Amino acid sequence: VRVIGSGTAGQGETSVPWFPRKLSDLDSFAEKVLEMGEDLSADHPGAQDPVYRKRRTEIVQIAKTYRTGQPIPHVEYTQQEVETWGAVFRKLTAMFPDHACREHQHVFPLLVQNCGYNDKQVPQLEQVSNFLKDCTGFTLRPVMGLLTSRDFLNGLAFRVFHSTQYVRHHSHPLYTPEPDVCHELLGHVPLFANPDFAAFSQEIGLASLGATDADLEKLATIYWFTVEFGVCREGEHVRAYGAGLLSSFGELEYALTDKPERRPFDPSVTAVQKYPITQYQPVYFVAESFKDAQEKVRAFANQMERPFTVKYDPFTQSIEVLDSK
Ligand code: HBI
Ligand code: FE
Repeated sequence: VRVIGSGTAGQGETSVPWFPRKLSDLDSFAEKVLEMGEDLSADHPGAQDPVYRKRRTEIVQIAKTYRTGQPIPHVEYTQQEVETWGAVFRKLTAMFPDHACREHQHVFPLLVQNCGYNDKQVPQLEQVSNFLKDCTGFTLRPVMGLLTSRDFLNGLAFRVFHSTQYVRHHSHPLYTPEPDVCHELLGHVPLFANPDFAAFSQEIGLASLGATDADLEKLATIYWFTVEFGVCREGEHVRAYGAGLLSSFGELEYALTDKPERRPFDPSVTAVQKYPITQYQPVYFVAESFKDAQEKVRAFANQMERPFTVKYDPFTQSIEVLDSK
């Protein structure tokens, strides 16, 4: 298959956007962050705080210079950062027993035992990444801030999750307009330790490789309503597995009440659902299981127009591209 480099089409040929083929190709994302990376947007709680901004610059330096294969450098968190983390940790862990899905609840005590999850310290990404690697082969990569949807989803094809390492501003411990380490560690990490969820996430990632912009937007929407805001059926209960819910005490409560609408997860419907990004979701999609959701995403991806298929080789940590489908 002819994959056209740097986004330009050859004469009379449909262009396939560039995508990473091997793990170290992800190194090229390091400095490609959207706004709120080094420069916080004006309405951010930390925007007017020069001390906070200086600290962020210090921490994101790690992500900026990180390269595949290196251990993730340790961050010595300040007392103020630890207190912010601690406030979030206590608030959310009190809610998990009644709100988090069983997979999240199964893994959480293992993170306490193996990765130093408690309210007295911020866990280190390196230790958490090593734990995930043993569970499902997922690893963490430090990231400066928001990546494009394409880059971010492409990482998942390699079972790589791009994780921020900084802590939200201390003035609003229970609010952040962007991902921070509390969101990553309490919301995302527990699920990536689950084999079915890991396979589900990688399925979205594989589908995103070389996808058209239109298909990419659909996959990003599916990601939003599953990995970020997904809920699942557990007997007669509905529980949260999306990290945006599991790391937000207000929305976690709200999502499981009868106020929002709930619809069955169906990729072709979910993919085109509009959503607000700054308010609670009016609609959630309910997954029957991660295995079921994975199969549905695979079937959905198979009918997307892509002139090739991809396969991940875990031995070489690279993508094989196969002509036609
Ligand atoms: N980048 N670092 C980072 N973290 C995310 O959670 C993230 C992202 N970029 C895009 C994104 N999430 C989603 O909104 C989807 O578009 C994939
Ligand atoms: Fe997230």
